[in-house]
Amino acid sequence: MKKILTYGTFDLLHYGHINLLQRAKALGDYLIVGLSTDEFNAVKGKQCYFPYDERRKMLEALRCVDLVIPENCWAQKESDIREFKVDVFVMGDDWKGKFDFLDKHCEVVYLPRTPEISTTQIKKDIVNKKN
Ligand code: C2G
Repeated sequence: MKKILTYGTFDLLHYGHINLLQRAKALGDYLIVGLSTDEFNAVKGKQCYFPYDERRKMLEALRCVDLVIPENCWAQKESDIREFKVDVFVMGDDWKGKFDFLDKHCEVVYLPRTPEISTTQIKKDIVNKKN
């Protein structure tokens, strides 16, 4: 069984996230998502609309996601890769190069981001529509 691992905040889940998750799953048979906890998002400087449990529920409802684990810090990736015997680590290419150091443990793949959509953009559009 080829296991894939990716990480993210996945707030206000949108089709850019779904595109990434579906393409990641297509690289193997089992997709694990490390979901940023609310505490780790504070470290990342991200203010989430949905708390961790709601974001987790939405990801777990997706057919392409097999397991959701908490992402508590930047440094857990190597131990996660070892613990879950991950074959491929996947991230959107806004992270290109940032995780190459993981290639001693598994394949590292950066997938093109879906252009024009982001959680930040959604929030901005909602504010603008109100005004
Ligand atoms: N993504 C994408 N296209 C978009 C928006 C996001 O492909 N239009 C991808 C990102 O590249 C990332 C994943 O969807 O691979 C999740 O995006 P975020 O929730 O913004 O995650 P991020 O804040 O980048 O956290 O340790 C890694 C971090 O937890 C990644």
